[in-house]
Amino acid sequence: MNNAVSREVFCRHPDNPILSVRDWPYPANSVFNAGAAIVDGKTLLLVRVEDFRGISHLTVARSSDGVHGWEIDASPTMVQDPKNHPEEIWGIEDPRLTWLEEMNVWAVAYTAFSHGGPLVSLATTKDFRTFTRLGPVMPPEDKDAALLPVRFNGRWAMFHRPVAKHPGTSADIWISFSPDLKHWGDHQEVIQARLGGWWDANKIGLSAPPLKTTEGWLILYHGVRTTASGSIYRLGLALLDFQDPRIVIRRSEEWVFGPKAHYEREGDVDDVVFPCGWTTDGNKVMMYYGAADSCIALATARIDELLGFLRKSSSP
Ligand code: BMA
Repeated sequence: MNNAVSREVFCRHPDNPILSVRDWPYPANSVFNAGAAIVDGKTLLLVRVEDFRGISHLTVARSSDGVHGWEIDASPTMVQDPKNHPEEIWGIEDPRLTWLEEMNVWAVAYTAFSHGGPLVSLATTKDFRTFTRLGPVMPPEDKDAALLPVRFNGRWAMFHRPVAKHPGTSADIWISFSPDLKHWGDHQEVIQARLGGWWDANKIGLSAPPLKTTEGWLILYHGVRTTASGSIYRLGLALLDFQDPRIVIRRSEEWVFGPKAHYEREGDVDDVVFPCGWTTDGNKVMMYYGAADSCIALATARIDELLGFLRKSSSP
């Protein structure tokens, strides 16, 4: 391991948190874990909003510079629909957005909180006003899903994080394939939690959707370490083969970002940084993350520096 690895690859925005319930047009307990995209030249966040029952829905916020001047839908944009989708009985959470060029739609992979636990559901949208639900695609417990933007040998690919009930096992990142976005198979584990004393010992899950780079698919994932005073959610990086995303080229040993600022350390759930989306503008990445399950913060980085960090911090 190289001790010279810089700890400052991501730079927190000085105006953090950039969005909180104080900005919201209607009463809510917390706003956090938002999917992110550039739509019609503006940054669009599909924000998880938790109401005072503890149930989450999704609401759109748009901004010209991705930092200030957010225009937030006056009422919830996408709400649970338990009548038609009983798996959404306890709300919908943590959306990840992927543009599917071939279909000319945005795919929304989100967590539906069912009686049996959280599961993965998919929807598509063209305008972030109306959404077409494809329904649940993975049974509980499974979450942290995102689609890749292209097909591989004719099939769509999706990362997700099933939780094994087998004692002593961890919760790891898997990939599955589908001919039609509805029926998924060929499930395979891609990245495992590292167990023991590691920062990503107990649970890991994809954070933002994979980012296409010159070196492969850049993966941002969260790693959970369970401690005597609760869980710590930090972020790590991995690089997957561009042609075959089941192949891990490298994975950082050290975390690249973790809770340090007061809004990350204290909130409804302390010590959580939880990105569900990032946008890019050439070499620059804007990472939007839920902080302490209470607000939304922004940190920026350069893709070449992320790849450099990954090179220095990964085991051979
Ligand atoms: C995870 C998800 C996230 C949440 C995080 C920390 O399991 O449920 O929505 O932000 O826990 O509470």
